[in-house]
Amino acid sequence: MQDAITSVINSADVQGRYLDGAAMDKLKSYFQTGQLRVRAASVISANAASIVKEAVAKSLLYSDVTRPGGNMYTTRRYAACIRDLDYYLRYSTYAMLAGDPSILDERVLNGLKETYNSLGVPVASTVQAIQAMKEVTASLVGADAGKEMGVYFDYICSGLS
Ligand SMILES: CCC1=C(C)/C(=C/C2=NC(=C\c3[nH]c(/C=C4\NC(=O)[C@H](C)[C@H]4CC)c(C)c3CCC(=O)O)/C(CCC(=O)O)=C2C)NC1=O
Repeated sequence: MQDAITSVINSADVQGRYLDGAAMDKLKSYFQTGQLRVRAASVISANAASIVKEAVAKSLLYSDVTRPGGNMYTTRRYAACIRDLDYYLRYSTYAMLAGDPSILDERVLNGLKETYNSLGVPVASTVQAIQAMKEVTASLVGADAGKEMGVYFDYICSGLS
């Protein structure tokens, strides 16, 4: 896993250089948003279950996936879906704190598309639910932190598509 600091330093190190102006600017903006990230992470962790629940209500609840024959039908599969959304929320929060998406590649996206395809989990509905979580989260943490979280929700969506 990388974060905004190690990623800037690693790329200077491979060139054997000190950080240039652009690298310093990246660090500066990361440090300046530190408070915002920590505050957003604590709001999200205190509300994680209700964020997931509301996102499901907005996106999946009355759709075909929850009806007989749908991938979320049966309690076991419904619960698996909720659990997956909770993973996406938690790992997006980690990535937002780190200011870097590498943890999503390593812990979430690695092999996920293949798993979903082999189990018939519909990617389009999953993306809809993640987009709904993005909206619900932004409404809780505010526009700036919401935008930052949105980067990582979107990263998962493009990794799945
Ligand atoms: C931390 C990283 C991590 C991820 C991301 C993860 C995902 C993940 N989701 C799975 C299943 C599943 N995922 C879903 C999800 C959904 N079905 C829908 O229709 C909805 C659109 C959607 C929810 C948004 C469902 C229903 C299953 C069970 C499918 C089945 O067993 O038939 C499985 C197969 C094994 C299992 O059932 O536990 C994995 C590995 N596991 C991990 O360890």
